[in-house]
Amino acid sequence: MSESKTIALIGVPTDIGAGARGASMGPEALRVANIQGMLEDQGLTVIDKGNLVGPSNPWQPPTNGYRHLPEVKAWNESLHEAMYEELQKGHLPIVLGGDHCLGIGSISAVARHCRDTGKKLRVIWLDAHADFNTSELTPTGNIHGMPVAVLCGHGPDELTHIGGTVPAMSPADIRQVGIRSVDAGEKRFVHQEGLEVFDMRYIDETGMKHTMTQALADMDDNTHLHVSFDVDFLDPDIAPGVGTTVLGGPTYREAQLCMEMIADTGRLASLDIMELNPAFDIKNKTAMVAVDLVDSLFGKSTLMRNES
Ligand code: 4U7
Ligand code: MN
Ligand code: MN
Ligand code: MN
Repeated sequence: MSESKTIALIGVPTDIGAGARGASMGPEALRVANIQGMLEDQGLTVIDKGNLVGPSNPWQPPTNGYRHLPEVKAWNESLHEAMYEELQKGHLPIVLGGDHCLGIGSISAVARHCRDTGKKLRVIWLDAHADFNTSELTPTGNIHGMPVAVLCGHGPDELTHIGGTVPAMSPADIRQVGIRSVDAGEKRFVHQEGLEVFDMRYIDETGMKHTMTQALADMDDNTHLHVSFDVDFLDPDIAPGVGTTVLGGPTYREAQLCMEMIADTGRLASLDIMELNPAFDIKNKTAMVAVDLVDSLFGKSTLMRNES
């Protein structure tokens, strides 16, 4: 990294937006996999803020197209405040999720910080899914399938208004990479709103290097780069510890290159690690793979490429 910032770990132990229980154990699994020690070994200063507190999971069916909307709102408001506070202090926050509904609180805080500071926002969304459902389109009502739509202003007022400005961001601010499972109505909506999606077919046909070159184009010194890493981005062979596995994801090497190319930009300023579900994992393997990839995201490379 070009500048060494203090890193703040924010644990958000909830599975309130997911279709399976267990992502609430994600923060502790990432700590057990030594996320803090890994970052410290890179010479970074790390503060573990501990875990946020919020409502328990009532495990109810959807109401008006949403499961657990009041609880999702509470967790995201709390994350928004915690994230915004760390950004204001000049820290680089890492969200230890938790399910991906938390992208709402996290990225709305980043967008608010960008408005305060006049920075240009760029979100790289690493995921098997587009997470662009609405209450009309969703087959499940699970809000972890909706955060990108909510951030772009499509969703219930309770969620779209978190952070004050609606929409929090525009489709032009985000690049999605690794996508391979999109619902029928969601697919039409992705096209309609003009999201830039580098799906698995694109990666297969052009390679990860070309893909990331495209996804990271047109950033400048004034860009705040946020990475939202849904661990189900990875192929289930290397990352079984998620609630929604989808075959045909990036290999370990492809994911490494993806992370290394993001690191090379020197612009990474905030990060989500979402959807890790220890209930589906094998000996914490997925948590260890995630921490290893985040090591690369923060600039670990085999040779001293960054210093040359
Ligand atoms: B994740 C799904 F129907 N699209 O909306 C939905 F397939 O944060 C899955 O990317 C969403 O893991 C997955 O429920 C959300 C489903
Ligand atoms: Mn997701
Ligand atoms: Mn996903
Ligand atoms: Mn998932």
